[in-house]
Amino acid sequence: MQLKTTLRKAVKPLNLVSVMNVEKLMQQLEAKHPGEAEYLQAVREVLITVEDVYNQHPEFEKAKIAERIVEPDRIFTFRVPWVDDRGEVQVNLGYRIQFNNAIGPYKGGLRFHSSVTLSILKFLGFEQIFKNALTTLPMGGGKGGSDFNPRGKSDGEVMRFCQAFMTELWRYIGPDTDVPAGDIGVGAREIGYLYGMYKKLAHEHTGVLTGKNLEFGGSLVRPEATGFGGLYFVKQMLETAGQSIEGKTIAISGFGNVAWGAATKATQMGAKVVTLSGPDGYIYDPDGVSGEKIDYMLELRATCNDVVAPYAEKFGVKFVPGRRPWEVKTDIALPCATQNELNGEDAQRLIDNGVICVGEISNMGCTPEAIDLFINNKIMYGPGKAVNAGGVATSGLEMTQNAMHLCWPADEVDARLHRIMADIHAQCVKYGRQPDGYINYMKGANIAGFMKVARAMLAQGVV
Ligand code: 2IT
Repeated sequence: MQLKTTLRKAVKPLNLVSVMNVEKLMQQLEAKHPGEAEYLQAVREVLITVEDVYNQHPEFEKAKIAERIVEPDRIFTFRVPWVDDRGEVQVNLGYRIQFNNAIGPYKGGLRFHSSVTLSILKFLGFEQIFKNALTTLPMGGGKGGSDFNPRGKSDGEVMRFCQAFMTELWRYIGPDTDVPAGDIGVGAREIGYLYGMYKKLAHEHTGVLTGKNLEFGGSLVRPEATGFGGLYFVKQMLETAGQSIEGKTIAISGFGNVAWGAATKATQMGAKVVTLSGPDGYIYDPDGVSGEKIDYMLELRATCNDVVAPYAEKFGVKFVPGRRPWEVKTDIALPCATQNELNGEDAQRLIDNGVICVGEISNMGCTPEAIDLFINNKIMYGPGKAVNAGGVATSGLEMTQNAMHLCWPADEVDARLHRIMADIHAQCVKYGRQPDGYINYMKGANIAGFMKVARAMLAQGVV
């Protein structure tokens, strides 16, 4: 009898020390979700960076927090039939992924682009959980979209598509349930059409979408917020390292809403943006993208063609077809276009050219090889979930204003955005500072975001 008790006691601690094994978990996930490369990439990065801290909390492993957090709460997929201008029926796929609502209603954008797949939306939804946790606001993680591409479509076609999309989506969303917004291919025009249809179906005028126009509940500074927030973060990274952003040259990729906000704020801060890019190549403007050239970005975006080359013609600068801007010698690189747009080769070239800071304003803009190179070479590297969180943070501020039925002035929204970005930076420093003083922002962001959500999940039981 006594021996048995002793044995039981001896066995118990062994059970307690069971730990998360990232490789085993990844193998299980790969078997369950074969071919979902982007999703698996995003999960692996987070799990590897939080592994040590996670394993200091046996209560997390006991509650299987890691196994639960990597699977969305639910995924909706639906058919979106619509009629084009020639009277032909078109069929697209629609998705909404409600990933995790431990700390607030599902929140995250909709992406309309021909490249959209379930894997891409799952990676975006997974990243969104931790990004939203970092903003300090009560928002869970979600993402959605369609393989519909608004480029080249008429306003009427975009409207009919958005209406058909919302005819399905409206059942699953709500101001306290799930609040979508924009992402690539979804700007104020699309949000307006989506909102109009939601309002008609639900008989409610609520803050169910963010990124709305000012006249019907939108927030000042939301269009600029992702780019502005990104530059507030980058400025802090530089200042923490004893450097200034003034006078620095910056390579930006993309020429959409995020690139526009980033170029505007970088110029205001006294830096010089020397590149922009599109699927067709990049432009190199050694005098800097400023003034009317920044306004021209909006014009370029409004045209139906997804090309940046007309900038080079208009302002008489160099256009490099079929290449990415990371081969230009600059102090700072800011990916502002899409996932995996800066690879290991690009990273090596940037490092050889003396880059000091890389801030991902696109989601997962750098490949794992590129990130390893930056971190191993002690280059300041800010991950998307921290650097670009100003967009969703300002969406959170739009939700607050909608709930209060009022509208804050621009300086109030901007001041709050400033505070939030400073707070995110502080969290990254707290959890990411290494013994030699180097700040591993990726580690800091992942640990801070993950721990908050993990604690909330633990407190709420197995649900
Ligand atoms: O990736 C992102 O954080 C966004 N596309 C913004 C999401 C939002 O809800 O404003």
